[in-house]
Amino acid sequence: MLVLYQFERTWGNPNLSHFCCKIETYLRMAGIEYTIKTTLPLLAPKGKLPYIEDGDLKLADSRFIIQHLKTHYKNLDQHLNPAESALALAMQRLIEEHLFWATMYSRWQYTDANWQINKRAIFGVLPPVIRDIAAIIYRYKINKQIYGHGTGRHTAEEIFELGMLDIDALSACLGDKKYFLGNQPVSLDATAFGFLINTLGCPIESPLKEYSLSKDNLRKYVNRIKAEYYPDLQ
Ligand SMILES: N[C@@H](CCC(=O)N[C@@H](CS)C(=O)NCC(=O)O)C(=O)O
Repeated sequence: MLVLYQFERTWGNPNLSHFCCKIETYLRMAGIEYTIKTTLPLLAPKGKLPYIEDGDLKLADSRFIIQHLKTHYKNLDQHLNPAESALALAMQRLIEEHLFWATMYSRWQYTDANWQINKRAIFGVLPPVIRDIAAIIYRYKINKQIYGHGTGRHTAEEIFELGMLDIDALSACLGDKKYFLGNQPVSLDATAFGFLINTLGCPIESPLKEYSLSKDNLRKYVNRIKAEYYPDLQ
């Protein structure tokens, strides 16, 4: 059976990792059987989670994993026309390559309270001394990534202002539809859910979380998908 390697569940959510939650949600939306093994990124083939094992295949990166699931199991996007597919791809890129960094900033840099919550959730599985050393090394590494992306060069106000524009776009695109592209879930919904629950539905406080919670449709969308696909986490 397919094995999904990801962080341990925490915060009552599928996963604290946006990308891990994206994959598990796709698996559930597509009705694909899987088991979970919890791990940390340093043990992953590309140093990042999630990755999967499927028979002899070990595959990292959520985009390649989704491609594999579409080809070998079920393609949730099969019915989309080229314009819908293009829109879905653009929204996924907005979520994964832009909004993501504002949430990373919230967790790793914005306030010490957030950092403590994030640190406990990620490194709490390790023995005490190793936990603190790993947290210091990873914090340094992730903060370099946030700076390298460009997000880390802005003020907090600027970072959240940019993130809020993403939230506006997502809210407008969803409108009053059940899913982003109609009445049935597509891969964009797995992505959107994974990232939105990690923005508005986790204990990391920020103006971005508050703003996202103020969008009725996004809040209800996250609650609806969690209730429908994760009844075990209610
Ligand atoms: N492009 C990758 C991104 C995965 C990713 O950034 N994973 C994070 C957790 S949310 C990670 O493992 N980071 C560890 C690191 O960067 O060292 C994907 O789509 O899977």
